[in-house]
Amino acid sequence: MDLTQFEHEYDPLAIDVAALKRNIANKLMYQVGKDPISARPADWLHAAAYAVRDHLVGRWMKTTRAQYAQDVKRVYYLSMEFLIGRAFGNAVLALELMPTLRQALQELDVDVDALFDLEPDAALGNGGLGRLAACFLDSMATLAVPGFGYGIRYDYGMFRQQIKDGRQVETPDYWLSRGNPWEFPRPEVTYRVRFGGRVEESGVGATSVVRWVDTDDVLAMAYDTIIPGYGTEATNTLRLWSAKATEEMNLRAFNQGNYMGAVESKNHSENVSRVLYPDDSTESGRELRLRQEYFFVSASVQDMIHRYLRNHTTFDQLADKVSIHLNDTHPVLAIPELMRVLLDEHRLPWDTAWAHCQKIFSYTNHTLMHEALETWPVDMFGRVLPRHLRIIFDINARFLGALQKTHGNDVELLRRVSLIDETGGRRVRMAYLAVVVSHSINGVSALHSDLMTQSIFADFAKLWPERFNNKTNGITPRRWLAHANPGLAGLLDSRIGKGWRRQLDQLEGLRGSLELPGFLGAFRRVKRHNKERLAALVQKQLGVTLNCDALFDVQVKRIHEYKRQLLNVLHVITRYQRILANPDALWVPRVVVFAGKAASAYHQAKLIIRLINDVAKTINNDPRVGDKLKVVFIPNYSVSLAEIIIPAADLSEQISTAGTEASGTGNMKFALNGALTIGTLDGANVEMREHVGPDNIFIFGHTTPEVAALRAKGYAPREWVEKDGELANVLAAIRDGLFSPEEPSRYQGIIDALVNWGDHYLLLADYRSYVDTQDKVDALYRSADEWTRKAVLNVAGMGFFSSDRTIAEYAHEIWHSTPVQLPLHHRPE
Ligand code: NBG
Repeated sequence: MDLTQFEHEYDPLAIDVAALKRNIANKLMYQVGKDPISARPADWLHAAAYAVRDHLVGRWMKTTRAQYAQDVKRVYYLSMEFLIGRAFGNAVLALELMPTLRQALQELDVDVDALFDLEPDAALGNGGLGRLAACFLDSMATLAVPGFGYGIRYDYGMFRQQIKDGRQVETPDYWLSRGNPWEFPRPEVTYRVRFGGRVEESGVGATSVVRWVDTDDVLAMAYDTIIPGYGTEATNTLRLWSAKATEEMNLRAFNQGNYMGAVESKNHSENVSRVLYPDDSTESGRELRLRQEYFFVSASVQDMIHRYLRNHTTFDQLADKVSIHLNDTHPVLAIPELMRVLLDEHRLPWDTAWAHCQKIFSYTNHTLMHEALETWPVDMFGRVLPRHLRIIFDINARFLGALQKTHGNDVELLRRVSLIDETGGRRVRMAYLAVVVSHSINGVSALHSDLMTQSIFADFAKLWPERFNNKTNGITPRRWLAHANPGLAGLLDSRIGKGWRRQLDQLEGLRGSLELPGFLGAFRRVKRHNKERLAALVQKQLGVTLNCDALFDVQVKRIHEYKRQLLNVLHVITRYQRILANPDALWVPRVVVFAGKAASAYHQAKLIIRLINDVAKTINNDPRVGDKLKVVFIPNYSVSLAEIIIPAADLSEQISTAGTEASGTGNMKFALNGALTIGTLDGANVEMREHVGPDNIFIFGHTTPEVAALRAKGYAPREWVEKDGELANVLAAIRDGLFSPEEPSRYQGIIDALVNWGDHYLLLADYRSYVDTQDKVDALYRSADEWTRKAVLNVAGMGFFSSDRTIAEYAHEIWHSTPVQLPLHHRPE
């Protein structure tokens, strides 16, 4: 079929105010089905979203056609999480339609800013890992990499967090309740995903046939979301799978006259895409999680094979046309699934199938934390996926067999690297499976990639050093600067032009503005405006009035012991006690902002949230403190909240114990928006220091080797308390119930963790260095121009941390993919 024959049979869309206005009015009437007289803001939001979306559809089809015509290599980015946030503003930005849209809506008497705020976040992720996937989609589209995101269309995304009496309360977030104008349901794209049953084998050797029978099946139905590129017509697809019950399952029960039973088992099988696991980095040993993982990789593998076979009759070119990237271990079942499809369904010989897989798969590790490295009990695995367990055993046998030839006597090595952990109940090691097959294994910052090869993958790094590499994370400057911080974006445009949106290195040009009269003042006014925007939100949500002259000190991220929100609290209490001791000194006023969710079963993290809220209540209501110090915990941290909070920060807290945070990406967002960082030499902070210059970042605390040495010689937290009176006073205040007078022992668990149970993350060892560094922060803030200069130098140095740079590296060095050829739609300046 000539794919271009329809090209001119649809109306090209005019993009002026009158046309857009008309289109919005038409959408309201014909698609939303509402009379403008009675339309609610949510109806206008949908009408406007459909009208804007129309402008992406033409580009999308053009890109898809070009991909087929050029028979490009496609990159499939498999991820359990895509933390997209809102789509509307991002689409408007990509289309550079904001002024037109504003005008059109104004003429329709609709308040555009209120509309943006109505859109629910697509919160299909927990934190950094899911948000990274979303930034990568944006960059793949912008660089015209033929990239597809594959994941799960959870009915319930990340839970909604409320704070009641200082405590986190989780409530479900049914983000789809009003419909989602950004997705296209594709009922015709549905695959059968099988579970359970048993494996039958007939014949022997090369002619043996393996059949997987008596399975319990679920259907996976596709929903497509358009991912616009910026400054290009290239437009990609995020395909998310939703579970539907199979027809015959319903019929079976129905025919037995058991209507309720049929409905129940329908619900049961559809549960697989019901809810995102709200665990950030703790393994959830539940079978449903395993089923979720298999559900989405099976549908994705079937879909990509189907697409490949539309252009090819043999599998010879599979590895030249398909790259599959595994975002952490959650999608690792794609390996045995692709093997199964090639072996059992297409009858390829083992060695051929295996050779394809070795060229196709690549894997990113996102954590060194032991509890985040997935393993599955062999019995559960065998029950849910008997065929895949056999394949994994076969992979393991071949791998260990080959290893025995080269390292025969080293039984210990064989035991250590086996895909099956035999210590205690047998378990399948998913990360090792990823390493054994992948041609590329990367970490997410220079430090993390290094540590990865020295710790969790040390044996493998010796066997196959060429497979290991680093790809330092990045963030998209479209959402995290152009969209979130229009004030700074405008100032940058006037100084260095608009090109930074696609070429973030151009921020270097800002250095030339430092001496320009009025520039530092203009930069400060932008920050001030962003602080006022945040202060208004805090006033509305918490009823706390913030002084916008104060230094805004911000820590927003998942609540986790290793991220050390508690160390921040120790500093806050120190400051409180100092103010009480010396109320008339000239304090640099501070506002300390926290936000973040704790996994619902993570007791200690929830206790930390409660402590923050109790400390905030005590300090904010203490008349002796006044404006010198305010503490707020903003509930329900999300992408859209981050877009308000981050541009308002003066100081960015990146204070994890050295060696624990794989990279961090919040750190990059803050610096890009002109905050100075106070941080440890952990994750990507190390590289940020190089790029912004060591004089423009506040580094404190033990380094990774120092942490190791301290632990090796036997870390005794008590000694650190004994030699530091201020620290002792802070701990005493918590222990004695200063912040919980109605229940003085409430925080005994926190004191125990720090003093009695070994202080695993070395807060007490880093306390003095942290507090002293905070004093330096105050000193610098007193001199507004000095501070602002350094803030500008942070922005100027952030070019490297664009996810465009990261994706260019993945595309070039790992995926070997080339961009689809499309005319550049519009290159700003
Ligand atoms: C997280 C790390 C972060 C990192 C993101 C993205 C997991 C398992 N890992 O440091 O903790 O920035 O991944 O790479 O969520």
